[in-house]
Amino acid sequence: MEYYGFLHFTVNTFTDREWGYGDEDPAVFAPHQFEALAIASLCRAAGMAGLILTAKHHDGFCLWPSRHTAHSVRSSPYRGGRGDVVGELAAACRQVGLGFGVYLSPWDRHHPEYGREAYLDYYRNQLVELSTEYGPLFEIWFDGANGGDGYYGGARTERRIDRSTYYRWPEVHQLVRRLQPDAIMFSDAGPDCRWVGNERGYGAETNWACLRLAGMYPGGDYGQRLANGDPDGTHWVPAEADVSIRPGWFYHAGEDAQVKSLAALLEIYYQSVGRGCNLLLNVPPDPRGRIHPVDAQRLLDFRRALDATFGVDLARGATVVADSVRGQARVPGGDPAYAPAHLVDERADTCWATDDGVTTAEAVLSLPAARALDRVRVEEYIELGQRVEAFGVDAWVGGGWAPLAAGTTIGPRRILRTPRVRTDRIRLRITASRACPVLRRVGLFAAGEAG
Ligand code: FUL
Repeated sequence: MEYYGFLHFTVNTFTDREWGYGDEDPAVFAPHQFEALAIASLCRAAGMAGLILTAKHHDGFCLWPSRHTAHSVRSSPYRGGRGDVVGELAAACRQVGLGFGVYLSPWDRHHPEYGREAYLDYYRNQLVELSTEYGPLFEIWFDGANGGDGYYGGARTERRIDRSTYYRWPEVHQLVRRLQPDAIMFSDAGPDCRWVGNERGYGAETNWACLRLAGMYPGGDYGQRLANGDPDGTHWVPAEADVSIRPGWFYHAGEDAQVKSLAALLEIYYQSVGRGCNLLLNVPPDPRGRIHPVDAQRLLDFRRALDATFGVDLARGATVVADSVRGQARVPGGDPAYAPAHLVDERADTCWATDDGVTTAEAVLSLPAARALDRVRVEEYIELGQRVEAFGVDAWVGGGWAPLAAGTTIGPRRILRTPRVRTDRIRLRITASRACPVLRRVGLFAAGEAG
């Protein structure tokens, strides 16, 4: 889905905190101007593909009227206790064509039974409510954070759990699979997509989609593996890069002057989406229940800058010749189903591929006319796995090939920022691949004013 939004919203929005202790009075939750459709429409206009809402953060307050606790919107002034932020946002997302997903914090600083068996039933019951009453969820977010101390029904104590065993994750995963078979489950350890290992929104230069998943759990210590993935991984668990548009995840008026600049957002884009990750960008509603105008404008500026750069593909109309095409021993010039021309045909269901065992190859794109360009986007045909380990891009300048850029993994997409060059020929060299390369597309672009 490439790019979607995170909404951190709960009692913290009103108490000016990042982590609620769990003793917050539901009366503080009073977003008088919350309008789910306004937020969903903005995020749609900003080009996001979905929204993930903190249905329950660490403080335990529920944004939907759960039948399993009174600590929810039901006990708040919001719509006189008859509101349902989860339901309203789910409906709004459906209306504007966005996917909808939920964050349900495993750590719950409000619940008296947290740390004990009874809480596991409570957590799963909540997951059942969210999985059965709000339509299809595209993603469910399992946070690895467990800070220990909390209110816990008035105990005001510290509760340590064993992150690897307490939640019995395999059972939770089965439950979600049964109720929401298409939902992507996120955590440090998947099972479907993984945390990228930092909260700056930066993926790694080398980014494998696979992980050796055995023994991994949310909140474990995995170092660089979350960013890089495991080239010999056993499971497909691609990286999701999460970051907030502000210093905090929740809204704080004191951070109104620290909304990330357009340049910072573009840097995040190139280091996340551009490195084959999905970008999950947080925009926290303010106490009115609105996206602050500065954040809203920034989101739209970000979209406009991306469109200015990637709206026109200079590779369009290019002729493409490769030194290797699948099936060339049988068919002169290779099997047309795998012709290099597919690299620029803008179809998602076609590719250029070489014969099995051929793991290096090059393709030359000849443009209809010389163009100035400084962005190269390469995509693997990811449905057939991630293969490429190293590649290079050259430009034809002054009668010879000059190296323009190089990279390691490609994955669903890799975007390289290059020095601006004027050329009518670009060469893509696959220099190492774990199996024969299968590439969907090469795009060439010139950065707009903002970059
Ligand atoms: C972390 C949480 O502790 C933060 O509050 C936030 O929700 C972030 C996305 O994940 O683990």
